Amino acid sequence: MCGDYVRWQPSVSGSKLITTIEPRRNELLRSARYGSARIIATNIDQLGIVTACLPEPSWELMDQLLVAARSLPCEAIIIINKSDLGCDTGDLRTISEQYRQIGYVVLHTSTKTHNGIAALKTQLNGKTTILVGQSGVGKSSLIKILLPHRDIRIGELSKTGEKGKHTTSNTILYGLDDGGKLIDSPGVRDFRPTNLTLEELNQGYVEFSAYLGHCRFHNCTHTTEPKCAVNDAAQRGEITVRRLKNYRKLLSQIAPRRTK
Ligand SMILES: Nc1nc2c(ncn2[C@@H]2O[C@H](COP(=O)(O)OP(=O)(O)OP(=O)(O)O)[C@@H](O)[C@H]2O)c(=O)[nH]1
Ligand SMILES: [Mg+2]
Ligand SMILES: [Zn+2]
Repeated sequence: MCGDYVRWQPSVSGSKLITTIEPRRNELLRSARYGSARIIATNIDQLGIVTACLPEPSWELMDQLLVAARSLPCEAIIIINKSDLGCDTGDLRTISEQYRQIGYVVLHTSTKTHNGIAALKTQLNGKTTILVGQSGVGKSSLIKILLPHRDIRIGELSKTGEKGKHTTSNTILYGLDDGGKLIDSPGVRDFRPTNLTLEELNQGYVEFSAYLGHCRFHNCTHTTEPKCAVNDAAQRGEITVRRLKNYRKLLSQIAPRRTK
């Protein structure tokens, strides 16, 4: 799998024979519509979640990926690309500030003007980072900027320029000059974390942490229960209603395993 460390020996035919796969620190899984979950990559330090104003951003997907990072566990940074198109203004600016306020590193980048690329490099230093996000947001373009001599396929702009077209079809790991590693992955529309407990889902919403344990019911799902500390916090504006709505949607989608 992409990200695995292996031991190998030369084979008689001149190729390399993998003898051992080293134990994995973590596995990024994607739930499949049919059958069991698929491994996307392993041994990940950081999810670089890329979004832009074109295609239209999905904040549900953003929250799904943040939950996935927390449960892996690994770090997560948010990359708002295409700032040359104004993707760092308006609604995107407002919402990205909300993520910054709850503690995430948020970068505004452009592969056209190179805005934010130096800051991105710093964030990638010495880590294994996988770029994830919708198709067409510029994941491969960002990698191409960092590794200009590698042959990396970039999507053509479609007629309207709006719909992502799924240019990258394989997950590929690239070595960075400083020893860090950067993984390109195919665009996703939806990323339902698999096999999550209610506790893990709650922990995926970092700004809930101050309120957890203060709801009337110890197993509160923060949906319709009375005296819910999370809901009260949202009413007071301490948690965004947008994130709480996404949480509830995710809760209904994944039907987490309840512990105890
Ligand atoms: N204006 C502008 N366009 C960009 C930027 N970055 C990428 N693009 C364009 O966006 C389109 C999609 O870029 P890709 O890098 O192929 O996107 P991707 O996220 O790898 O897409 P998939 O491989 O399908 O998941 C291309 O036409 C790029 O030229 C940017 O910073 N600004
Ligand atoms: Mg790509
Ligand atoms: Zn609650």
